[in-house]
Amino acid sequence: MNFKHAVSITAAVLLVSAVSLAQAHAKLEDSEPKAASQLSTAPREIRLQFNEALESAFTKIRLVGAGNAEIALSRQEVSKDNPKLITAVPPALAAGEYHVQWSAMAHDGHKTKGEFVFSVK
Ligand SMILES: [Cu+2]
Repeated sequence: MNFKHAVSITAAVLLVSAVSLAQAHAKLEDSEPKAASQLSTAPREIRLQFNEALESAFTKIRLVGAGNAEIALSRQEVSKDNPKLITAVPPALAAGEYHVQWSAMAHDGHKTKGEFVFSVK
């Protein structure tokens, strides 16, 4: 086996592992509010839909408002009917920009995280 062959085989193995890992990770597929949305009415619920079932103990939504202040969410829970969905209820939100920061764990134990912004007009 020459060096070029070894490199391409290694690359192929890495690619296959990366794909199988990526499939098992919790990835955000959809949300309410939508990322970058501008709402005329404050949302009554935040809903994050993932591609994988979530470990509820290690999956969390944080809501951050003006001045980087965290806003307490209530009734934060992974849906009993849909283990890929986590929901939380914010207080009445004033006009402004809000960051939704999530961290999630799928059943394979891999953690992922992300963030998106929405605003209330
Ligand atoms: Cu994974």
